[in-house]
Amino acid sequence: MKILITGFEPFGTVSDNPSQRIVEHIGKQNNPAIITQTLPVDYATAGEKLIHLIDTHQPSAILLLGVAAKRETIALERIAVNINDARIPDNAGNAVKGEKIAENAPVGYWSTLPLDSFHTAVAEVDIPVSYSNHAGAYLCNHVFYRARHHLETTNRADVPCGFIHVPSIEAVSLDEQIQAIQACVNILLKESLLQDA
Ligand code: PCA
Repeated sequence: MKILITGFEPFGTVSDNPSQRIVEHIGKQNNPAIITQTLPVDYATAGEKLIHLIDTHQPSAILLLGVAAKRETIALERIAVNINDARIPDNAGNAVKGEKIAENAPVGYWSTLPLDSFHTAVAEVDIPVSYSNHAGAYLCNHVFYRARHHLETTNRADVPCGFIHVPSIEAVSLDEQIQAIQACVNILLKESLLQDA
């Protein structure tokens, strides 16, 4: 049983990405059931890197994280959309505008993470949480779509996979963000254990 958790490096005006801090914190726990990785904010390499991780580790669940600096809650993303449409250039200087992520592929994919359980668990520890229907059209949506598309097209649609946007640390402190994500990870660990049993 393995859970893959990813965050993102800094980009644009985000000089310190809380999603990277969260995965580094979880990585330091040295839990053999958890693989953590920080992804580049780069359309050309982020998706390939993620797919390589999925194929190498064959995780039983995938939790993708990124920051949405203007939000004020832990945002549970419901849907990945088949579009790249960058508002600002990525870290390699590319601003991909209005292009499909995958040709001849669905316009969207639902998250397959247990979002309702996540919502309850985060609310229970009194940290602001909400559902979101749209992860934007930048790198966060990109990796969310790429991961779900890869699982769907390689007979692994049943692997829980999805995306959570965290807010800036001004809105919710890093400690609380870690607590919220840890609560979600605990749910995934429990569910994976049940499947293994
Ligand atoms: N947030 C950006 C990309 C990397 C990150 O942490 C986004 O919302 O797409």
